[in-house]
This record gives sequence, structure tokens and C-alpha cells, in this order.
Amino acid sequence: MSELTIWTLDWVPQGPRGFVRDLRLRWACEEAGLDYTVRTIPFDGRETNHLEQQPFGQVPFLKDKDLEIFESGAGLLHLARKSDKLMPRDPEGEAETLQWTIAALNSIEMVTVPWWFLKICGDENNGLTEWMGQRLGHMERILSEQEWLAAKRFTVADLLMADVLRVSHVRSFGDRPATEAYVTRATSRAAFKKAHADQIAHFEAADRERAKEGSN
Ligand SMILES: N[C@@H](CCC(=O)N[C@@H](CS)C(=O)NCC(=O)O)C(=O)O
Repeated sequence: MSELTIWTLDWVPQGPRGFVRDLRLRWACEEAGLDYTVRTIPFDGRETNHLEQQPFGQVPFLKDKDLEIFESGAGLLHLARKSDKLMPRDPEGEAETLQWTIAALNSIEMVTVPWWFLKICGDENNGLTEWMGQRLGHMERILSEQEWLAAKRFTVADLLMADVLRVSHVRSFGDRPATEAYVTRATSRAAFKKAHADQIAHFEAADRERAKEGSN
């Protein structure tokens, strides 16, 4: 029995499939060759049915023996401590990985998520558009100069940044060829493909269960 358990929802509608953030943890485990199991909390009642594990009623959260960790970024850094495939062990490489991991969350996702959320709520040209354009412009410049963000090789920082940048609304914002190539490079990795396929299969199996329940 594996010591790592990734917790996610038992089912979600089509829209978020392939993007639910348990994928970040699955992807990291696949990259690092860490065994893990996936367990679920019910989609119905998710706002309050697991507040002891995730205080905002969200997924994912990670269990490692008796340790429980919420926030996908924290989960990724926890996994990165287990494998130098995710984060180099030399001080410089580690510092670079940490800074870009935080940048993905706090300089890019902090803008992109509210931007696309307003967009899908009908506010197409919302007040965050210029700000996001600036941030994505900086990423485009950086990614046109280097293949990966830290330590001259793929790290958990790339996993997170690519996951933030691969959201379809963000991907289709403007013409950013270096960013597009980066997202393609990251998501072409065998570990991403496996994690993605497994998440899709997980929700498809849930569809079948639901259909069976509906027909009984
Ligand atoms: N900052 C959190 C965000 C988690 C998050 O947005 N989770 C989504 C799924 S990807 C969720 O649980 N949505 C359901 C909800 O908010 O009710 C993290 O990175 O773990």
C-alpha cells in the first residue's frame, strides 16, 4: 500500500476535466516515480464536506502517512523534497526552483485565475486584462530565452508554471510562441500524459457509476 494519497473529487462535470488540480500532484508523482493512490470526497456537498482536510472546501489535498497537506503548491513542494527529479539539491538550483514555483502561484496564477473567471462570467474585457497581458508578456520574454525556468532543466517549477499557462483561455490570449512551445514541451512529457489520462479515466469511471445508480 502506497504511503502517498492524493485526494480529489469523486466526479466533476466535463468542463474542468483534465484541469482539476489533483493533476499537479499526480504529475509530480509520475515524474518522480513515487507510488500513490487516489481517493475521493463527494462532489455533492464539497463546499463543506471536507473542511477538516481543506479549509476552503477545495481539492486537492495530499496525505503522506500521518501528514496532511492542502494547497497544491504546498503538496508539490512536499513531493519535491522526496525526489531531486523535481527539485535539485544544490542551493542555487533549489533557490531557483523555489522562486519560480512561488512566481507561478503568486505572480502568474494570481492574475490568470481571476481574469479567466471574470471572462467566463461574461466580462470578456475585464479590468485585469492589461495586468495579465503584462505578466504574460514577461513570461514570453523569459521563455524565449530559456527552455526551463530553473537549474537549466525541468523542475517542479515548470510543472506548476506550465499547468497555470496551459488553461485554454490563457493559452489563446495573444500571440506568444515561446510560451506556447513551453506549454507543449511540458505537456508532451510522459508523466504529464499519464497523469492527464488517469484523471480523465477517473472521471469517466465516475460517469459510468452515476449512470448505473441512475438506472437502478
Ligand atoms: N489554491 C488551491 C486552489 C484549489 C482549487 O481551486 N481547487 C478546485 C479544483 S481545481 C476546487 O476544489 N474547486 C471546487 C470549489 O472551489 O468549490 C490549490 O492550488 O490547491
